[in-house]
Amino acid sequence: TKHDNDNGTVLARQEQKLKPPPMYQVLLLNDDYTPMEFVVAVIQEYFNKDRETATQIMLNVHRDGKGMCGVYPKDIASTKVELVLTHARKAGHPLQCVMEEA
Ligand code: NFA
Repeated sequence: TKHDNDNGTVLARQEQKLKPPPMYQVLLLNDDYTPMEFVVAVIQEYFNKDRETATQIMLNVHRDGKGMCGVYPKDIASTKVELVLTHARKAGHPLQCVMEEA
């Protein structure tokens, strides 16, 4: 609501505390066929990582079965998943990409 202060200035006061919107992790999943070099390039191009960071993330996915590439608001995470899946499909690779609430 609004209230006047002693200068007569009208200030907005936040009294309804809204939760921040949920954030979403975007994950890559390991498979036996997608080339390591393709995965590194995906992480660089879609998640804005340098080559060294992208290589480390790729190796995490390869070792653990999945790995986190970034955390984003819902619409951005969803768009990244779709762009990565489309890119992988067009290249003939089975790479999977998913999002989950952080
Ligand atoms: N496991 C794949 C290979 O050995 C590499 C890979 C890493 C695939 C991360 C998918 C995700 N060629």
